[in-house]
Amino acid sequence: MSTFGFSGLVSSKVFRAPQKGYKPIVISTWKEGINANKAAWQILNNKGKALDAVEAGVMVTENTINCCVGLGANPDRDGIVTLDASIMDHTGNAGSVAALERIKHPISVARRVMEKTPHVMLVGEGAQKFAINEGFPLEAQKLSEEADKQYKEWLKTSKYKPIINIENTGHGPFAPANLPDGSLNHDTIGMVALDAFGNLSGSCTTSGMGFKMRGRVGDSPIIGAGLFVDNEIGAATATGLGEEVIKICGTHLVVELMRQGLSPQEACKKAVERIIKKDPEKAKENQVGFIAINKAGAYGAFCLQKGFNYAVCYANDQNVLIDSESWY
Ligand code: SD4
Repeated sequence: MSTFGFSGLVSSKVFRAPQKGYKPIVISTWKEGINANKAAWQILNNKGKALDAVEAGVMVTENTINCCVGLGANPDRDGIVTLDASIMDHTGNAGSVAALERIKHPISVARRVMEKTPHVMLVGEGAQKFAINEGFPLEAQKLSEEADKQYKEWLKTSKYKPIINIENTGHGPFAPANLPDGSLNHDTIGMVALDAFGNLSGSCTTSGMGFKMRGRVGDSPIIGAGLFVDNEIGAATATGLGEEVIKICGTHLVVELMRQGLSPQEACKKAVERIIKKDPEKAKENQVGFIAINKAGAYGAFCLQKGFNYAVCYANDQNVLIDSESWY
């Protein structure tokens, strides 16, 4: 019986994550994680640090045009792209930015916040000012072609409802669909890695919910919600409806559950169950997914709705997309 007392919600179908661990290993959310993992793996495979790997990895996604990450992503309802990101290292240090505008690599600004300020989080104008002072170029205030098209479309109805697995539909219902060349589109990217020295780090970067209220901040830049790393135990990151993740301190919960002996898979599942327990009706309508690795390099994931996948890489020829187990 779990000390959290919600074991009644555990389904009889127990899924055990592969308990074999891999070192180094990197895992990340959604299909775009495959390309991000490749960049992270280059570093990990050359005895680089997990922290460098998780930064370089998600920068790949920040560089692409997609619905939910970087400056090419969906704007808020006022038509402005605002970015959230966080990073955490093996010493327990953390940095994050929220509502950052016109800066291409929020993950790197988050890292600078961690390394160069006495703070954990900078937001909005202050975060942008800090980034500029650090030498990050101020990009044009301009929507990508895809985002512009979708924003205009969205303005016709101004509907504001989270859509399950929008990440899989390219720019999705509120946002640009597949890229003009037909290639895939993406999502928030969260990444956690274990390096050859046995150290863990994690990163998370997003434009948040498409057509969000101006000023809305999701889980991704909040340490313990969208990202958490404890070098003694493991690391976890989240995707999906950030409000639900924040309300259960999702990734902190996942790591604490691993501390109690649960596998990454079981811990992710328990965290999803916590969301369901709080509001079963609402849980049916939303998507949340967690991915996690532990100190031994075992990995796992769990989500509310079918359709979430994650990329796992632990060798040159081993970078695969796995469909997450889901509650529904
Ligand atoms: C948010 N969790 O801002 C993010 C959105 C997301 O894939 O993960 N999308 O709520």
